[in-house]
Amino acid sequence: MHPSLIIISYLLIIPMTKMCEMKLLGSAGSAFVTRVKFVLQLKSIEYVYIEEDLCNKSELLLTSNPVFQRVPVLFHSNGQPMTESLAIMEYLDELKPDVHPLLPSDPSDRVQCRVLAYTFDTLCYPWMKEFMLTREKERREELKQMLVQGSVMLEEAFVKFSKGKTFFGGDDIGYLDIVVGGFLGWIKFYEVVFNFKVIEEARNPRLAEWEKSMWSHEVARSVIPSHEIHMKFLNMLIGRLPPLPVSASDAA
Ligand SMILES: N[C@@H](CCC(=O)N[C@@H](CS)C(=O)NCC(=O)O)C(=O)O
Repeated sequence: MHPSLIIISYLLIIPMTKMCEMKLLGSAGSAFVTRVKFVLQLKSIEYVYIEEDLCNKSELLLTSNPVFQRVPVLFHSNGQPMTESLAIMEYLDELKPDVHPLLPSDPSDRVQCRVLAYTFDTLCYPWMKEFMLTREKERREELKQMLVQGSVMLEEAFVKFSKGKTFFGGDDIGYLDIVVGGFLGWIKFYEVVFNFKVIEEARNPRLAEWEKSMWSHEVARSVIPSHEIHMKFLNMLIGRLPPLPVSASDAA
């Protein structure tokens, strides 16, 4: 090929491959965003990451997720936005079914995985969030007990899904490992900041082993945010709380 043709095709190909990249709109401390990063990395999908400011939401977020206005939003290479971490995980699994498949092949096993993910997101996540943000000591103690019960439920689920192997997904990381694993950084953060172990060896022996295996997985280690990022995220959430009502004695 003539050298000038090589240069022209190079100039055309590079911007085209850039155009075809997916974009992920996220917030570094979000466990839901961590899930998506996890899948993108496991499946070796290139993407451009855009950090969102949840205190001053961008036009991109407001137009791409107008109803819930939350991250993650994954933009298909044609620009189409996709929201909800679980739906995005499934989309990526369908897009690249041969690279690190996440969901089991049996349809009824897949349903059970989805139900556990839904249960985790609708029960455990709100407890975890409220645990961090409540200003009432008693409520925090109540939430601790609820999270302990949640960890027992997860331990049982782990025994059922892992079938004696290392991960929820069996020999390798699967869908549920990422659903729960997205929160591993927060679980560690609770231990350091609130002196509370969501997963405890005596109470959750198999889950505690799983936690160690997850932390020794290189993709997990590279996508789970640092302690500092979690602290920054928590401070952002606290900063958005309504001010405490001024009591009569304060005003006097
Ligand atoms: N169910 C959603 C939950 C996403 C979510 O709650 N994202 C939070 C960050 S962790 C968010 O963007 N919240 C918006 C806000 O706080 O204003 C998912 O799975 O993607």
